[in-house]
Amino acid sequence: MTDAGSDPGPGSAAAPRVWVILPTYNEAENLEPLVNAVLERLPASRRVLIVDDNSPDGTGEIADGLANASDDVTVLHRPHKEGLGPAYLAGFREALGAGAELIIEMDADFSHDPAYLPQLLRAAEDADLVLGSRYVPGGGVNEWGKMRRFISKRGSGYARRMLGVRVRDLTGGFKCFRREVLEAIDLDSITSRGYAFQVETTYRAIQAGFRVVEVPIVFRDREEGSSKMSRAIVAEAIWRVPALRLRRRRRP
Ligand SMILES: Nc1nc2c(ncn2[C@@H]2O[C@H](COP(=O)(O)OP(=O)(O)O)[C@@H](O)[C@H]2O)c(=O)[nH]1
Ligand SMILES: [Mg+2]
Repeated sequence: MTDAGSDPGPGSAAAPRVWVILPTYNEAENLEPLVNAVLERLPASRRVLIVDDNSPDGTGEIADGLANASDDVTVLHRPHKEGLGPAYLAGFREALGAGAELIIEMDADFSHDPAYLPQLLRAAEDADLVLGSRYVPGGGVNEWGKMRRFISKRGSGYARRMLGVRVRDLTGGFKCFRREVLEAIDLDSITSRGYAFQVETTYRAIQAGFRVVEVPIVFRDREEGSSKMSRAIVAEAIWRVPALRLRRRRRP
């Protein structure tokens, strides 16, 4: 059935429903194949938002090329490398402002396999926040050295015990938020930059009473480019976790 009066013409299509936010810093080799793989897995009402912190390797120009070639891709250029947290916050604000209903975060280095996107989206039909989880049955980590495994697993366990939550993977960054969650957790007061950012957003969602579910993912180490994990990022996560708990006590 057609109704000429309500037919949305080109340029007046409804706001995209599902947004995938890809933070990038020096992901020149990964970005184009990743964006294509992500688009293949998303429903028709979608937008991929690349948030690039002025990568010196030309990732920002590659992102512009992808955005010029597809209406489903846009780029947010930021002038300085400020860490994952601020990049995601900028992306969240843009997505919320444009009417997004589901907002997905994922790394742009293929560690988070786009093949899991349909599972995350399906789980989001019945949850407010879906976590791609390495530490539930069926999940895991491939190709990581012993040290990295130790830091990650211990880090998640530490945060879980300190915060008294049941979620197994608090530090992972493959997540799908319903917009109501991001609207409720006061983005303006989040200052974490690295893994602590993931802990903080999930913890705030739990504190606010949202339904959080974990779906298993196997995390693969990147093949191209290099990790931006640093001692400072790990240290931030260690001292921030008790601070999150104190904040809860102060503001019950
Ligand atoms: N925009 C932006 N993206 C970042 C920054 N630091 C890391 N990323 C991106 O965040 C994702 C995860 O970073 P990565 O270095 O792979 O961390 P790791 O997986 O913990 O080793 C990748 O897509 C990076 O390009 C940053 O300061 N700004
Ligand atoms: Mg990575």
